[in-house]
Amino acid sequence: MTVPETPDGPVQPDGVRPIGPLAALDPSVLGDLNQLRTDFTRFMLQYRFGVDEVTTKIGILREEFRLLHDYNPIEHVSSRLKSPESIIGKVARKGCDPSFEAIRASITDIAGIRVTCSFASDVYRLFDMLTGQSDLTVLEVKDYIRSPKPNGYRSLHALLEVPVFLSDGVVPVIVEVQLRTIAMDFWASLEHKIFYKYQRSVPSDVLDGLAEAAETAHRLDDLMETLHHRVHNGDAVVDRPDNTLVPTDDVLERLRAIRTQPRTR
Ligand code: 0O2
Repeated sequence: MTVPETPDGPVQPDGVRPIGPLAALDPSVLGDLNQLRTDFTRFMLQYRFGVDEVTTKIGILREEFRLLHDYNPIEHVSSRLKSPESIIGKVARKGCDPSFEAIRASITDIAGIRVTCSFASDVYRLFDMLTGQSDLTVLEVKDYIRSPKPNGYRSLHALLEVPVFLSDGVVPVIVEVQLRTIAMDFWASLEHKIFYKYQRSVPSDVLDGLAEAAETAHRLDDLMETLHHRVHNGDAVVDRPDNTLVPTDDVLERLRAIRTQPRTR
């Protein structure tokens, strides 16, 4: 790719002009840049911790369900942080103020978590359990399951604010959580690849095919959930118990015996 030249030097595609080799800079500018690097790293770390907090919450719900309710509503959890480079690209595109406070307020997808559930009812169940937690604030919800996008995209999106406790205080961090079923996820990842392959101008017959595939995926979700309820009557697949947590029958028998023994001093 050719980088356009201007009288002041090359400009990146997003309009940001690089400052050149750091070693050639005036020491005071270099000092400023070092401070900026520290501040930017601190900013990114807060998002990493925000993702860790919410991922832990999701992991706890998953384990609790698996061990106590013999049911696992979550198939897969993944997370990603936007890179510093793409954050700056978005700042330049949106024309937002480049202070960290302004970036924090206007770019809400720096931290993202995607949760793939077995069925649509699990998506809502998990969403309710998560957003019901008192330390999470729900800033925004976009329900593309009840109201799919025109292209057929389905998912439940929530912007959650989680407090991150650092050595010098608490920082509220925004984390975008996307919840969807396996079928919705399959469709979205294929659509994403197609979208980028055609550089956003997808031919209309491919768009029609995608819309039809989205409906098929939706029908599959409904059918699988109906079958699931019929076969398991609401409670589902039991994973192998984890013997470090779930006591065996022998342990329970021994505990019962100890409890019924007369106590001697
Ligand atoms: P990536 O690479 O997954 O991060 P905004 O993020 O505010 O600029 P918008 O549209 O207001 O954009 O937010 P919205 O609707 O909550 O969607 C944000 C994210 O949802 C996208 O992030 C995608 O991950 C996903 N998404 C939304 N619509 C579609 C769609 O039609 N197809 C697919 N495959 N994914 C979608 P990014 O940053 O676009 O992508």
